Amino acid sequence: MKENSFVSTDHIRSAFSAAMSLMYRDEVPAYGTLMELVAKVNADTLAADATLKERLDATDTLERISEERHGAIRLGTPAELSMMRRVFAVMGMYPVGYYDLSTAGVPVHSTAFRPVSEASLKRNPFRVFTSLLRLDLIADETLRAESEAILKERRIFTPEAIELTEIAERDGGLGKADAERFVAQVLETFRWHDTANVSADMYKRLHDAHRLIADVVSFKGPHINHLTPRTLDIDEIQALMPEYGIAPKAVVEGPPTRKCPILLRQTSFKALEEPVSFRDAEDGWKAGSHTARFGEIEQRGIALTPKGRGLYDRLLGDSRKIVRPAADGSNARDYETALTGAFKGFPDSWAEIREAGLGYFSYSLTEKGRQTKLPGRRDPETLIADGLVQFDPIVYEDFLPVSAAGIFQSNLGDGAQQEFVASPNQKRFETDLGAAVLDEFAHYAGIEKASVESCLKALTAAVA
Ligand code: OOG
Ligand code: NI
Repeated sequence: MKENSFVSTDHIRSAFSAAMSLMYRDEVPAYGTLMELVAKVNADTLAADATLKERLDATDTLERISEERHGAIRLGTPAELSMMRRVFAVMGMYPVGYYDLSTAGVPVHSTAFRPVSEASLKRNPFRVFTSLLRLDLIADETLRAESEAILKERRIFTPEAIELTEIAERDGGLGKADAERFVAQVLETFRWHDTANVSADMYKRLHDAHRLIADVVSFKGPHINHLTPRTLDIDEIQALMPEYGIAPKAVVEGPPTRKCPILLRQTSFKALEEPVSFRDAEDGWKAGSHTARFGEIEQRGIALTPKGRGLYDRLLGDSRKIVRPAADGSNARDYETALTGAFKGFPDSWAEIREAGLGYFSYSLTEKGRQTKLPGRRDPETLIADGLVQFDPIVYEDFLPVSAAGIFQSNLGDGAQQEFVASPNQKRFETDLGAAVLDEFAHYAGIEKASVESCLKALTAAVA
């Protein structure tokens, strides 16, 4: 096939994200309601904040926001993880970051598949938080062996999805018709199945070991367990959800409400209890239920440098020493007060955040800068002080382990807390994945550096 007849990976990812959203809206109607609420609140926020609208517009991020979402899946075997990596690569999504959730009582470790180049992020930043079940953390050896045997038998990708992935790898892309088939075929992997792979009895044993194990091992595939639209005002949505018939989790995860949003704030609504048929040797099927799929929203803020992230982690830790959020919401107020108090230690203006080296920024020329030519390079700080260069926060595109744990817990059901010994194992994860994960900090630093460089180049380019 000729190269110029390929569809871009950005296009395939956008089509896939849209198809997934349609499917999930069908499967989980509350997700559709949430989307409407998010669209309304985002429109209101933009109407009330002309500066925010202007900066989002100027940095080309306005358009992507209403289309923006992330999802999450949980895989069962290394082979599934490495094939998933190849499938996502066809859509221009690459593994970024390593998340160890074992410390939070969830027997998985994870990465986020997402686009990485600025142009691709602007086109469509669809991400999938992808976890791999860690059977090595399960104490019961018999159950571990049985789970492994069950997982080994299942095929989560259709033969056509595999074939199209191989074609894309071999040829360097997919043509239009193949790209459409690819989207439809890969969607099958993420679909909900209301018939289980296991008997009701086996399901119960898995469930008793950990709800998450039951969710992964009992089914034909890694059903998408939530899709998360991005909002510009998460507090407003949290407050409005009950009015729309949706019960939010007790507290918003992440940093407190601030003038300058940092990293990521998330909240979710509880998972649905859904009817499932279990395999039964005697009379075919046995009716039961499973609770897995939920909805989530997020508000994204600036990506923090290692120094900023260190401060964030310390302040979050400080507030949790005072009060830990209870699942039933009984201490939600106290938690919010403690969180807000702790985060007084984090500067809340873009200028201060930048000066303290806490966040990553994208630099661009001001109007005055565009009309100026300089004989030689100058220190970027001088250029800012002279009003030639301006800065905008770079959006955090990744996830937060403590928040992710809170999201996992809220849809695993209250009282599902379980202790595991902390055992991060990035090497093992990368071996299973078949590739190294990208370092998020290096990546943001690179984007920042490139923006400074392009300002300097434009300012010193020979006057025509
Ligand atoms: C993933 C939970 C993590 C987030 O937004 O932090 C996540 C899961 O429940 O599978 O999606
Ligand atoms: Ni999520």
